[in-house]
Amino acid sequence: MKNFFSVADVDDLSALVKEALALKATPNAHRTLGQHKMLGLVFLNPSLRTRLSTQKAAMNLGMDVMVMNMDKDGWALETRDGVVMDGTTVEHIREAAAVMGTYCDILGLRSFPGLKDRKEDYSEDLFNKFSTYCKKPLISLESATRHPLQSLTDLITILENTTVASKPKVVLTWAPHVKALPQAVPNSFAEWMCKAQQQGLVDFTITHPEGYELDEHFTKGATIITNQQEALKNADFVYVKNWSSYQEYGKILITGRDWMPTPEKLKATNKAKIMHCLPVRRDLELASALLDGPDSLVIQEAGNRVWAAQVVLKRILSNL
Ligand code: SN0
Repeated sequence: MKNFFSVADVDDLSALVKEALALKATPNAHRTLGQHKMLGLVFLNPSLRTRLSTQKAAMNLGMDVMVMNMDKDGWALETRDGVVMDGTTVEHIREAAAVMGTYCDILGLRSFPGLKDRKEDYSEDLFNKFSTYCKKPLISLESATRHPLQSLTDLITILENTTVASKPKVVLTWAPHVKALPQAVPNSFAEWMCKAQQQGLVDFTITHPEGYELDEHFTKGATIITNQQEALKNADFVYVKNWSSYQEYGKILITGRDWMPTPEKLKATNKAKIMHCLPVRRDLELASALLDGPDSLVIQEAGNRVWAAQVVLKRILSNL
């Protein structure tokens, strides 16, 4: 593996999950692989799980880690080309990324979308520029349109918890929120689940209110239903996430709690396990009775972030 940006960087999903679960069983088995190698984690936005789990994963492999909170501690970054920098931006991404590339062997980058200009966000311009100028293997810690370490974690958690003999039914459901959130987590989850479905690992359904259709590029092969109760029938895993509209880009189209998963709604499922990438707004996105209940996987899921990051770092290190 050279970079980790999307599911396209992985061929055999089942093999990757097995390798991640082997790391979970023996986290320190490859302590020398990353020795004298530097990982740089660059954040343009907040992070809890991604930051800590990726640091821990790197340490398990014997790597050293540096964290740069660009949003708080860095110079204001210019990403456009051909502009005279006489405004508020201080440093161009060309120099910033290149310099960090000289300090590190592998880099990770988190950059949320602006949610104003769909074309710009979906071009992944910032991520691509950083990748070009740092000249080092780059891992996405959530880009404008994807969150691949989260999606790999989710697949690990689903396969780890599958009890049904046949393929588990996985349902991604939209949930309410008060803020306009990126489509990165649902896009990414959908593209990983569609590939997992192709490889015979899961059955995948998406449910959302009208107007919340994701970019088809990510959802090809999924069953898409706008009736949430219908979609939840016989589900083995319910993945809860809010996102803002892709069609009316970055907009919140509906208010109210109708779409919040509750114990009552979940009765139609096959005693489904509940998943969420966190952070979660209690009793807005998801009923606390479900979050705190016996079928919630959210803490185990967050714990598995380490093994997703570790397997990705291991594969990139092996290829350096
Ligand atoms: C981010 C998102 O992409 O949805 C990160 C998820 C890993 N979530 C948020 O920004 C939540 C913000 C909030 O106010 O609830």
